[in-house]
Amino acid sequence: MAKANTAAAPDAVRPYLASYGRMQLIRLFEEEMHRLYLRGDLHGTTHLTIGQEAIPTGICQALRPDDYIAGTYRGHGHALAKGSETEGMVAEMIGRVTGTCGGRSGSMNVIDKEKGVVGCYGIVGGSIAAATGAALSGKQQDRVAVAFFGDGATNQAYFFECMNFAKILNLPLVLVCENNWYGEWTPLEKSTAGADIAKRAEPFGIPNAKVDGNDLYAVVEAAREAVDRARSGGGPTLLECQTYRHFGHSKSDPAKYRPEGELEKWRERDPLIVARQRLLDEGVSEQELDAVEAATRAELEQAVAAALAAPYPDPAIELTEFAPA
Ligand SMILES: Cc1ncc(C[n+]2csc(CCOP(=O)(O)OP(=O)(O)O)c2C)c(N)n1
Ligand SMILES: [Mg+2]
Repeated sequence: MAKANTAAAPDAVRPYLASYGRMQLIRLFEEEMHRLYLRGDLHGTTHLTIGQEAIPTGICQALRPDDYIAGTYRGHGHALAKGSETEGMVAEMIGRVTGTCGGRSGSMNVIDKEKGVVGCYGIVGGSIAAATGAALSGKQQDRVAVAFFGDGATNQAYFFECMNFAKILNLPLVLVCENNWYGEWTPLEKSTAGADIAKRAEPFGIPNAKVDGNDLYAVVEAAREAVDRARSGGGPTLLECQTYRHFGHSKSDPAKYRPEGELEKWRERDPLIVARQRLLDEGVSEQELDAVEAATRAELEQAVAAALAAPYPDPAIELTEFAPA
């Protein structure tokens, strides 16, 4: 992670300044993934989370290192927010042997057990079931589990089954919906009856809140309440974090379906701009913020160079390891 010196900032602000660095890292990482994709170094597709960085970062700020998370196909953002090493994540995205999963998972299926990332899922809603399982185990170990998922996933059966299961068993689970108002090219109101995601928790008696998902401070505040509830035996919470993805769903989507002016409106509330302004208001200097950015940029450059120099995994080794005896 970024090794920027945050010592000059007042104590209370330091965790937020570190999170600002983490948000920068996710943004720069994804811009780099876009370049690597265009150059042909990153194969297949990838799903950028640019515009949504405050959500995983703010939630993970409220977690302990040994807590669990499960993410989506935008999971490189979730994993980096939880503390996965930058070089390993770059190498994983470009399929190199030094990757977090040995270069075998690519962009959508990262697992990083050491950092509590139980999995990232290409199956819409898969993270909800995985995190619910992690919460069942976490209940015995004083660990909280978080599921990150999109608005579209709230129409999957997993969502309702897991809310029921988690409430009945009083599991330490935080359900974090990244509501970016679209599932691929379909707007929320055309796919989701009622179009109110937070309220879907109410029949289950699960506390819920709508959160400004572009405001790091608002996400941290909501996350702390939900995580404290989970850890102290109060059971699950659903957070509907409202946000916007700046790019299309994946590399094959030019996002032509969005009404004119919508992206520009959301860009004015870019989570990095909002967080930077808030940190300035809290007394952090421009120089400190710039230093965090510079350290993050340097860390990423070094990680990309190292990942590009690493070899691809040897398919013969995979066969030996996974073939039945
Ligand atoms: C079970 C399942 N159904 C359909 C798909 C195809 N699909 C991939 S992403 C996606 C949209 C999901 O939208 P949302 O949950 O809002 O997440 P976002 O991509 O906006 O983060 C769909 C339908 C899938 N991967 N898995
Ligand atoms: Mg969505």
